[in-house]
Amino acid sequence: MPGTDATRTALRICPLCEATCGLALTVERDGTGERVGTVRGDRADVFSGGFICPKGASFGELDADPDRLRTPLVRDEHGELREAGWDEAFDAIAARIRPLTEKHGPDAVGVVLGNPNVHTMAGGLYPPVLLSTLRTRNLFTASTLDQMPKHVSSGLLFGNALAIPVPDLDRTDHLLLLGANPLDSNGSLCTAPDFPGRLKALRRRGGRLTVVDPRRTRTARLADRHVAIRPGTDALLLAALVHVLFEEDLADPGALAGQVEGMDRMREAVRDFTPEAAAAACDMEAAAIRTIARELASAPTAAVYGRIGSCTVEHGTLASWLVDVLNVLTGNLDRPGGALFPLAAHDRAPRPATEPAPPGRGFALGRWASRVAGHPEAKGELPIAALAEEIETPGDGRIRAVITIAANPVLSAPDGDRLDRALGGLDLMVSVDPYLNETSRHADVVLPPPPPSRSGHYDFSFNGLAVRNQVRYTPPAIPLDEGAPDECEIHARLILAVGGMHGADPSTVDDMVISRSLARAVADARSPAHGQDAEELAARLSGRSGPERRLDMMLRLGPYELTLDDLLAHPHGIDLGPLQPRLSQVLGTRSGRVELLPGPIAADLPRLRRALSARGGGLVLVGRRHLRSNNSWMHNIPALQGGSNRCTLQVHPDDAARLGLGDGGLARVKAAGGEVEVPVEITGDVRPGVVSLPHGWGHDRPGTRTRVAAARPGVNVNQLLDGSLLDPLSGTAVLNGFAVEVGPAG
Ligand SMILES: Nc1nc2c(c(=O)[nH]1)N[C@H]1C(S)=C(S)[C@@H](COP(=O)(O)OP(=O)(O)OC[C@H]3O[C@@H](n4cnc5c(=O)[nH]c(N)nc54)[C@H](O)[C@@H]3O)O[C@H]1N2
Ligand SMILES: Nc1nc2c(c(=O)[nH]1)N[C@H]1C(S)=C(S)[C@@H](COP(=O)(O)OP(=O)(O)OC[C@H]3O[C@@H](n4cnc5c(=O)[nH]c(N)nc54)[C@H](O)[C@@H]3O)O[C@H]1N2
Ligand code: SF4
Ligand SMILES: [Mo]
Repeated sequence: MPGTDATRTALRICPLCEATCGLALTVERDGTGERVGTVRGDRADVFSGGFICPKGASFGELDADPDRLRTPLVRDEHGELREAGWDEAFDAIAARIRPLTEKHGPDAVGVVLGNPNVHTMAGGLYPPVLLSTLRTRNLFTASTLDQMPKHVSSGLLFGNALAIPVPDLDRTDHLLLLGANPLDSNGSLCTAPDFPGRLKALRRRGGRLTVVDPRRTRTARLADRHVAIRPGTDALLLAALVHVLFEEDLADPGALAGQVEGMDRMREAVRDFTPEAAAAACDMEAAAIRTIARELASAPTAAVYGRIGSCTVEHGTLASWLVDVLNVLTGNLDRPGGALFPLAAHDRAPRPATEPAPPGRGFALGRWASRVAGHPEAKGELPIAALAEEIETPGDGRIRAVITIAANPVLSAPDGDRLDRALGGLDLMVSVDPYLNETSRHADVVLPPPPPSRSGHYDFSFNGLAVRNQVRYTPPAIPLDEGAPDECEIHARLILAVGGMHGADPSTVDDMVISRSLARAVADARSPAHGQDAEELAARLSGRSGPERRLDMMLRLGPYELTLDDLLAHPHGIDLGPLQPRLSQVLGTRSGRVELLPGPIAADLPRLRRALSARGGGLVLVGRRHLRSNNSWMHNIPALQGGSNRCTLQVHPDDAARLGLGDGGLARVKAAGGEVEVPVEITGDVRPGVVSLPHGWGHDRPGTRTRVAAARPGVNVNQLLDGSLLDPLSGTAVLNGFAVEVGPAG
């Protein structure tokens, strides 16, 4: 390469989706410093074995995006954002936030956590500390646009909202996949580098794949059977499958029998959900429902797996629950080839899997409610769809300041226009974000993390959702620029600034966490540290930074008793083997068993029963993802733009003819929250009665600094929603399967 003096190779776990592929980066150096050159899959990676997708391949371009902010921005007395130093930025936060909380109480600060927090070490380590420092109940995250239904169903079934079983992709004989398109998304709540290859391998070894999706996706094309279900009706299909299992005497939890409660009540609960009753609502043949149930029950091993299209819908929690009810009733929960609970290296060492679970504390829902609409909390969170009203509505407990970390709710949550206005009226807003985008443009202080090549990476979220137990750590590939903090330090300084310790050394935060965790560990009879001296243990931790020392501590206290040095000595990762049965280790229900029909679920079933007969004839909208896109924030990377990655309304030819829409023409789409005008793409890949519009677009607001994205803005699908349509148990917004009116624009 011209101008390049030297190159070296560095490894980096890809943070751009849940597959966590190992990347091998060429790092180039010239007179001006170091940068990422070519990017390949790391063939020696114990988990990804060299797999890479177009997003991973664009890591260098994304890392060097000239629109990334390089210094903090602080709003001046004229209301303009201008570049500032780090000390000045944190001074501004410290000076303004304490008076607000002192006067109005802790709930005056709302915290919004977005998706990339599960893709950074900072996002895994610091937000819990920030929240316990602020003591606010106003927490909103991307989970209520995503997987909260699964947390709630796991909380109720297993007494543990974080116990999410993953399909044993590499060993199963049969996979029933609903509302997921891993060939484009690369998988979610199921971390599997080369998900496509793993599905092909399933087919090659004679396994069966059924895909339920109103669109004929790339994943559906790979399947033995594609069911183009009517959107929003998966819970009915699943309930009918459970019905058939009972009716035909196929329901058998197998080895789990002694650990499951409520079989008889479950049989009663699904009595009305006959295949014949569900078929019309789902727009399927009753016979097909029976066949799917029989196949599931008779497969040597099988797994049911539901994702976005089964979560962000009207009956999201019920569908998520029924997915695991089916896994239980077919004897597939917690057995190889079925759906199992991963065990991550940083998890707390559990009791032996052979011991029965003692009675736990259970899972409580609705311990408090949102102030304005009274939405129940779930897992400590309020629905992000209710954020705007919590800012706008006067009264005690109103949100006056917002801290967003890696979140762009103006595009990702319902009714962005309203939220946009609400954020504009805050007393204070702080954003930790590399971009000045639709949301962060309202911040008074923007704190930009460095590019990903400059941060170390460990997957706190995804190692616990992976189809194989394994562990990897990649230290920063390129050192930080002089004086620039990494994102962990930014979070730590933010915690100090809001917590009345402004100016203290950022490592204070890590030391505090370490000493608390070790004090607990030495007192815990099950911990490998039991009975030891906490201070001595702290002194023995290795790591060049606070976060590395915290990781080292977690690994040492973990089930495999590893250390950070072990991980550094194995740069391509350590394979910890296939998933093992361990249900008793994750159970936290009061009964110490799987509670098949929990009270809040039973109370929501009448609503599902009513859906058996509700049959709207109109059009409904679903979303879609593109392989070269990611939510709202990768439209600024030229290599990922263009081609089929466009914001178009996909319409079935029959509907297009009926509505008078032409391919490439403009359609107007209207729904409860507003309307948008968008180019039409006529395709047989969506079923009749369904239109599809992707999310994350709508980059046409002033005051942003994402020039590539702004040149091809697209429209914001979430503007069609008014924020009132939620899955009631989880507070998750209904983003799929809502009614729209479509016609030619103009
Ligand atoms: N390339 C790319 N990868 C991504 C992302 C991205 O934006 N782009 N986002 C990441 C994130 S944050 C997540 S959460 C994951 C999501 O990963 P997936 O869950 O695999 O997400 P989608 O690709 O949106 O697939 C959802 C599918 O559900 C279908 N669907 C819609 N409504 C219904 C319904 O009512 N019933 C059924 N059965 N299906 C329905 C849609 O047609 C769509 O094909 O992807 C992650 N990976
Ligand atoms: N209609 C519809 N809406 C949806 C969905 C859908 O399928 N349909 N999907 C939903 C889902 S699954 C999700 S997860 C949400 C996502 O919702 P959000 O999390 O709000 O959206 P993202 O686009 O992922 O925005 C991430 C933000 O993080 C910033 N960021 C990127 N990297 C980093 C980093 O390393 N550190 C920090 N601090 N910031 C970073 C980006 O600049 C961006 O501002 O969207 C949801 N919205
Ligand atoms: S599949 Fe996901 S983790 Fe793998 S390279 Fe692509 S974006 Fe990165
Ligand atoms: Mo997501």
